[in-house]
Amino acid sequence: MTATTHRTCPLCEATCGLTVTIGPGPEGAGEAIGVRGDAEDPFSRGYICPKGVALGQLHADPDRLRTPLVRRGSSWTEVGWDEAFAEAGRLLAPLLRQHGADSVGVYLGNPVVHNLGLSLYSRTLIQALGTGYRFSASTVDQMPKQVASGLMFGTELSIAVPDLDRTDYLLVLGANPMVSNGSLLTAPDLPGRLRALRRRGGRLVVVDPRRTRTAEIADEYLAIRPGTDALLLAGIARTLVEEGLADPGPRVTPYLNGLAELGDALKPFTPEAVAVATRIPAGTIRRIAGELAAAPSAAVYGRIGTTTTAFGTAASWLVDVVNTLTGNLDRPGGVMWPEPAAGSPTTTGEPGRGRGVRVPGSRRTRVRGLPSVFGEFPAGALAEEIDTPSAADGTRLRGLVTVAGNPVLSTPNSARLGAALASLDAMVSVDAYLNETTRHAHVVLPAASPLARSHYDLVFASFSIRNTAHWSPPSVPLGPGELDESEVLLRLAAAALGGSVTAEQLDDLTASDTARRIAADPSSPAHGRDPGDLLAAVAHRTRQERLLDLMLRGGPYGDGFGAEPEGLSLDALAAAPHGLDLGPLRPRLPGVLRTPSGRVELAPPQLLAEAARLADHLAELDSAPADGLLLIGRRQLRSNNSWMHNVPLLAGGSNRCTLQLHPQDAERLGIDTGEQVRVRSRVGELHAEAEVTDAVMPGVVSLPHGWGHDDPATRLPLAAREPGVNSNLLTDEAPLDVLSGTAVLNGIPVEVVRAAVAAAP
Ligand SMILES: Nc1nc2c(c(=O)[nH]1)N[C@H]1C(S)=C(S)[C@@H](COP(=O)(O)OP(=O)(O)OC[C@H]3O[C@@H](n4cnc5c(=O)[nH]c(N)nc54)[C@H](O)[C@@H]3O)O[C@H]1N2
Ligand SMILES: Nc1nc2c(c(=O)[nH]1)N[C@H]1C(S)=C(S)[C@@H](COP(=O)(O)OP(=O)(O)OC[C@H]3O[C@@H](n4cnc5c(=O)[nH]c(N)nc54)[C@H](O)[C@@H]3O)O[C@H]1N2
Ligand code: SF4
Ligand SMILES: [Mo]
Repeated sequence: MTATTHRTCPLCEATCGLTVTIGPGPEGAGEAIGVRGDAEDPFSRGYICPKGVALGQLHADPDRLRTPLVRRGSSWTEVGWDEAFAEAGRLLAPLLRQHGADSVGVYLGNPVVHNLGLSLYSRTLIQALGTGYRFSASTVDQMPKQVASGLMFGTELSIAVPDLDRTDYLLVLGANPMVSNGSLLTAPDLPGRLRALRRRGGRLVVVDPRRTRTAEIADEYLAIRPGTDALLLAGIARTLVEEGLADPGPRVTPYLNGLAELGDALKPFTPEAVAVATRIPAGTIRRIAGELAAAPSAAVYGRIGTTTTAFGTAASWLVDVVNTLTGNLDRPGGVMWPEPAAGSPTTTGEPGRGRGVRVPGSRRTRVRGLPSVFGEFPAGALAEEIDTPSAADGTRLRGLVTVAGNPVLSTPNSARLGAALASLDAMVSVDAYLNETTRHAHVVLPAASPLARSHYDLVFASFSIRNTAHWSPPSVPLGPGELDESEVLLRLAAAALGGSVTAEQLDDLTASDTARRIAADPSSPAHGRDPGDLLAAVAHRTRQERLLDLMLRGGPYGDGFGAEPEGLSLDALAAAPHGLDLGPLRPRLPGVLRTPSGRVELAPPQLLAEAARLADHLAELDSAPADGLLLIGRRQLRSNNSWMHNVPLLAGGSNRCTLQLHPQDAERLGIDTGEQVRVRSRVGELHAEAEVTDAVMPGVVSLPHGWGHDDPATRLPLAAREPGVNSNLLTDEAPLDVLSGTAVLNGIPVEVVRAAVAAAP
């Protein structure tokens, strides 16, 4: 008997539809799982990448954890769930009691947002712990875009997304969607969609220090000195203003604040001045500005290479400044706001006006006094908050809960973090593997197979180039002894509270909060209803499905619990196994805004201050002597940050953890391809194999992140066969994009020498 189900791939932001078949394995050897693209998915139309195919192997991976583990010294014991939660409670509850809620931190990793149960119940866990020490992968990733969008449009999820399928001109900075499949740009089959843009006569321009696969298929590739995109964008924006090309258009102009202040702030950034710093000629900057203004529609898009720099927030702001000045804000083919079916901050509350965002946040870290951002602290400050007790009273982080995160490979100066984790009084990890981070935990709570959970993309609906809704039921039942992660987080929260509440009670609280929010929301079709009635309508459901049904029914397309009988509900989605297409993005100004002014803020004071800081930086760069080498990262097709190297389909092969450097630099340093080199930065050093290639520009070296699987205390035997090196041994936790607390992971000053030379006496 073979069973077939359809589900959305949870591995990256592209949200491809998959067809999963489960049949008997060869000669009764368990089950055989096949994964292929779902040709009937209206959004992905059968597209799949190697990672999606590998989900079957991930499910079957014998090294994936299936039983809770408790560590005593260096030895692990498999225990039952009751004992694991009891142990977690024994470790965490006394810390919370004796040292206060802020003695225990939480780190949420990237897969949290790809997992419905984790994204909904991690909030419950944090509230139960009561801690202000919340960290996540957002501050090694997209936080600058959230801060800039929050200040301009009113919420941290007010991110304007390129209307990819309709644009005539796409300017990509610091993103490699041919490999990454897109980020803050949810669109299955980005390679196909980029080719389609060119086929319909559109133009693709890529700005990157490395000639990536995306650059290779582009009409034009511009090599840029790392860390200088904000300057380039400021130069483009200034050109638009000075040459009279700035025209936001009659529909958008009435909703703009700050145009004059913006013009003043841009004055220092002449194309000539920024050309020196960026290495992009002034004439090219003027031409690109003119092309963007003249194109029937155009979208500027920046990602990791723009956000994980010291001017990440400034660059993210200037991306949308250029989009606005060229008349491309909120119009088809420009950048637009999706309308998520399960709701988002841009679809709730009073349309067109709101509280805006508070940036910087109100709290400060103990050690460096870094501000919070949307309630969390910079991931780059985690290690120091553990290893540096306050002089006054010795307070520090003594406990940590990690959920779906591997910060020891993913965050800057990770050697320091690894050492800090080893000193914790209590560490509990919810994860699929015993890896470089979770090996430090005292209790590891295993994640079930991604095929055994139901799924809905709550978060990526906010970044999607079409409005869609796709709910996936579990494709396989939970394995023997496995627990759904909603259950894991709720029981962990209850244990940390010392058993004073049950998981069930915490879940009911979460559901009644959700119902109350919906009933109080003036935009909801269920506005004004009795929250008790809403809960009664979904009483047949449990856990994340109960919460999701509430959100769908009370959301922008919802059935309003009967008020709009044709509207969406979980039942309606369950009846559409390939997902529902809710249409192309629609203009949403002014209703989408949640700024206090009810306008788009082009020049909020925090961003004007960033522009001033950027102008100072420009003056510094222009007078500084030539750089040494600058390190950047790169992503690889068959990788997923740090965690899928233990799956046969994705291990080894074409994914090579090499240090790429330009032939000119190689010659100067006497380095050949295949040789071992020593790379050193302010914080650390490592050895890597050199790969000489003119894909990187002179002065730039590139090493992928997510490698370094050589820690003997992990259980990743396949990954360990080709371990690579951890590039975050070199990245530095000291410099930050301060407004967003985001780490600088690109443009790290490094010294490279032949290992043989380094070893010589
Ligand atoms: N130098 C450099 N560093 C970078 C980046 C870079 O470009 N350069 N990129 C940054 C970016 S964009 C990101 S998002 C971060 C990622 O940072 P992290 O999220 O900290 O790291 P990941 O490698 O994604 O690790 C995910 C963890 O979740 C576990 N996991 C996977 N699926 C599940 C699940 O369903 N449930 C549970 N409980 N666990 C699961 C995996 O085993 C792994 O331990 O890395 C950042 N680090
Ligand atoms: N195959 C694969 N896909 C993934 C992931 C993965 O690990 N593997 N990770 C997923 C995650 S968590 C994310 S956040 C996304 C990220 O998605 P992307 O941002 O598209 O991915 P990257 O490949 O990191 O692209 C960043 C690019 O920035 C360039 N760059 C570095 N410094 C600079 C600079 O100063 N200026 C400019 N203009 N460019 C610069 C790099 O050379 C690189 O090409 O990918 C997701 N998809
Ligand atoms: S592109 Fe992303 S969502 Fe699509 S199959 Fe690959 S990993 Fe999954
Ligand atoms: Mo990411």
